[in-house]
Amino acid sequence: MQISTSPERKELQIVELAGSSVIKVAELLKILADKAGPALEAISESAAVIKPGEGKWSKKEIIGHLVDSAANNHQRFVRALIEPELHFPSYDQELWVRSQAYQHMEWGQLIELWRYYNLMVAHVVKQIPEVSFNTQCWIGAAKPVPLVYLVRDYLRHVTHHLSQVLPELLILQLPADFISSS
Ligand code: NI
Repeated sequence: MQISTSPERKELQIVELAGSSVIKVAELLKILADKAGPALEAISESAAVIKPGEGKWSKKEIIGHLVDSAANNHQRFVRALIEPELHFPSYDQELWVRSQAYQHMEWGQLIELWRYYNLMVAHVVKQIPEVSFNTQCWIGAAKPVPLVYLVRDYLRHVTHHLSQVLPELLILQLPADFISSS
């Protein structure tokens, strides 16, 4: 997303880009959940726990991390829908993955959880009215961003990690300017 220097134009641009993209994000999330689910199920339990290197996450841990992301973003999106602005904590990804011991969770359950959580998030994203697209969201200590940025960044994040677990299914080519680089 190109951010113009003019504040008025910036706001206009975000709304224009968001007008179709929020629904698009919801549709893409649903497609991803439906396509990736069976592909993940084809990976064996023993393959899912292999860590590719020191300090690297296994496939189970990556999907667990995506469950954490879905859980946090579900909260963010719903709260941003009903509050004038969002103030929400960030979360420590490594600590969340380690403390929940995703390595010891049953792979099939983890896949189902991930899949249905994303169908839920897709449903919630569809409910975001245009008037909420620019709701300012403070996540942890980061600079505030409009809600549409969080929505797009959520899809970008899911896509990034799914392509690690399922490199052969490639998934989605998001345009380089899909989200702002700021
Ligand atoms: Ni991540």
